[in-house]
Amino acid sequence: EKYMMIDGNRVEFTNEKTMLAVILKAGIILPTFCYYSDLSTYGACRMCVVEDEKGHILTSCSTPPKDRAVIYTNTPKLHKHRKMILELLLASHCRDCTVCEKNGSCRLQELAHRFGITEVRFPNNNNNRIYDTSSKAIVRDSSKCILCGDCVRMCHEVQNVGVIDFAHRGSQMMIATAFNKDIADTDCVNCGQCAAVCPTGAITIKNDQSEVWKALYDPNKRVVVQIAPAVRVAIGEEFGFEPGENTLGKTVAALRRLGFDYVFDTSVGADLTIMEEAAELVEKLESGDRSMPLFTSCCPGWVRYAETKHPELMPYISTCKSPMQMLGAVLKTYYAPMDKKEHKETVSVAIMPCTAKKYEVSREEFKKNNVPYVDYVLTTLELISMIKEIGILFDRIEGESTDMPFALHSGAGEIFGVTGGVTEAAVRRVVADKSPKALKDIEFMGFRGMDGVKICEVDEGGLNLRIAVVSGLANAEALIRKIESGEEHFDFVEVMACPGGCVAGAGQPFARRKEKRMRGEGLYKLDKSSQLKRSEENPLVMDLYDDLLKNRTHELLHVHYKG
Ligand code: HC1
Ligand code: SF4
Repeated sequence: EKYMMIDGNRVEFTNEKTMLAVILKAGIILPTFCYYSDLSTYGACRMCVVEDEKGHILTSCSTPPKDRAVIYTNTPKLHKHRKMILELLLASHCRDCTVCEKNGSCRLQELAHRFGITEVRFPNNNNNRIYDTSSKAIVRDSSKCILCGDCVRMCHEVQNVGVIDFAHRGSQMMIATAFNKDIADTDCVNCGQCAAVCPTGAITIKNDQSEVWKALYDPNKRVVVQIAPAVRVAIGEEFGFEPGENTLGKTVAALRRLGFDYVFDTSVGADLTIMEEAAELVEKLESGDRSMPLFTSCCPGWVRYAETKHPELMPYISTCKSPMQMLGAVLKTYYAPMDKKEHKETVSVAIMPCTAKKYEVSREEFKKNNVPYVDYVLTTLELISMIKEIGILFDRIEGESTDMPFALHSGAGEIFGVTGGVTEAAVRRVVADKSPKALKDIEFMGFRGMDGVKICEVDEGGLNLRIAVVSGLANAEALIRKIESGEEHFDFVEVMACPGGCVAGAGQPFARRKEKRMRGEGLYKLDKSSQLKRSEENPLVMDLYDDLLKNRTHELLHVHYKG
C-alpha cells in the first residue's frame, strides 16, 4: 500500500498522477488557476503549493505523489504565500468586478473571497490593455488576464489551432496573437474552448443578449427560437438539476415567458440533415469513388479549421447545412408570406451550446439578400442569464411542448448533440434492415462514448463502411494526416471541434469530463424513450419534402463554402 502523510493523516494512493489529486482524496481542495486534468501541467500559478518536512515548497499539481512523503497543506508560510500571490494578481488586474461578464463565476473573485482579501497592498499597475471585440464568438480583455496559460494550452494542445501565445517577458508578459492581430484576422475557429477554461474574464463569450431583448420587446417582430439538442441536458445544471437530466420542456416554457413567439427544436433540422447527408453518402458509395471519405459539416468550428488548415479537404465536406441552418431556412421560408400579410418581420434566434454558431450565422453563405437565415445565436449560458434576469423559477415551472407545425423530431435528431451521434443517426438511415435488432446492433458498433477517436466498421446487408468519429481538432488533425498519407481509409468521418461533441460546447455551463459524459448519456436516454428512432420515420420531414422544400432542397438545405 502506497501512502502519503497529509497534514498528519495517512492517505493511500494508487495511480493518482499528482499530489493535488491525493490531497483531494484527503478531503482538501487546494486553490488552482492553471491546473486542468485535460491539459498538460504548467505549474505556473503556484496557488496549489504544499510544504514538505524540510520546509521546501512544492507545487502539488506538478509533483507526482511519493510513497511515505510527509506534506502539509496549511502552514503559516503557505498561508502568506497564497495571499501574496492573490494580492499580486489583483494588483495587476482590472477590478471592476460588478460590471464584468464573469461576475459570479470568476475564479480570481472566488479565491479573493475565499482568502478574505479585503485590501491590496500594491499599487495597481494594470496598463497596456488589449480589448479585442473583433470576433463573433469571443472577447479578449488582457486587463483581466492572470497568465495561467489555460487558453494557450487549450488552443495548441487540444485544438491544434495555436493562434494565441505568451508574448514578451517579465512584467510585460501577456497573451497575444501573432503580430497582435485582431483575433478575427487569425485562423481562430471560434470554438470558444479558450473562454471555457479561462478562470477570469480575460476571454469571454460574445454577448448578444441585448439585441435579442430589443427584438423581443418590438411588437412588429415575430421572434422564433430553436433549441439545440445539447442544451436540454445541460441548462438545468444551473438550476439544481443533474447533468444529463432532460429539461427541454422547462426550457420551452421559459422561452415563452421571455417573450419568444414560437419555440422549436433543432432536432427537427437534424432529421433533415440526416436525410440529406445519408443521401450524399449513398450517392458517393454508388459513384464507386471511395478514395476519400465524406466529412460531416454540422460543426462550424471544424468547417473553419478545414478551410484554413486543409482547404484541399473542402470538396469532401458534406454540402449539407448544419441542422441549425436547415431549420433556420425552413422557418424563414415558412413565415415569409405571413410576415408580408401582417407587416411583421420574423427574427430567428437559436439557443446553442456553441460559440462558433455565432460565427456561422454571420457567414455570407447563410444569408439571403443580406438577411441571415438565423439572426442571433445565444449560448446556453446567455439563456440562463436571461432566465435569471427576469426571475423565472426554472425548477418550479411546468414543462411545455414545442410549437406546431414543427413539433416532431426523432431520437436520431437528438443524439446529434454528442460525439458519434451524427454518425449513429446516419447509419440508422443507410442500413437496409430497419428491425429493432438492427437498431441495437448499431448501438454497439462503437460510435458511443466520450473517446476523442473512435474507429468503427459497419458490415450489414451488403453495406461495408469504415467510419471514424473524432472530437477535438488535434485529434482530427492526426486522423487527417493518416488519411492523406494513405495509412488509413474511411468512407465517413464525423468531426466535432469540441472534445465530446456539442454537449461539451463552450457555451454550456462549466463542466469537467464527468458532467460532459453524463450529458451525453442523457441524450441517449432521450433517444431510447423516443417514439421515432429514425429520421425518415418523422412524418413532418416527409411533409416538408412534399411541400415547403419541394424543388428547393438545394437552395434551402445545402451550402457551398466560399472559403
Ligand atoms: Fe450541435 Fe447540431 S449537434 S452542431 O453540436 O448538428 O451547437 O447540440 O445544434 O446545427 O442538431 C451545436 C448541438 C446543434 C446543429 C444539431
Ligand atoms: Fe483557439 Fe478556439 Fe480560442 Fe479561437 S476560440 S483562440 S481557436 S481556443
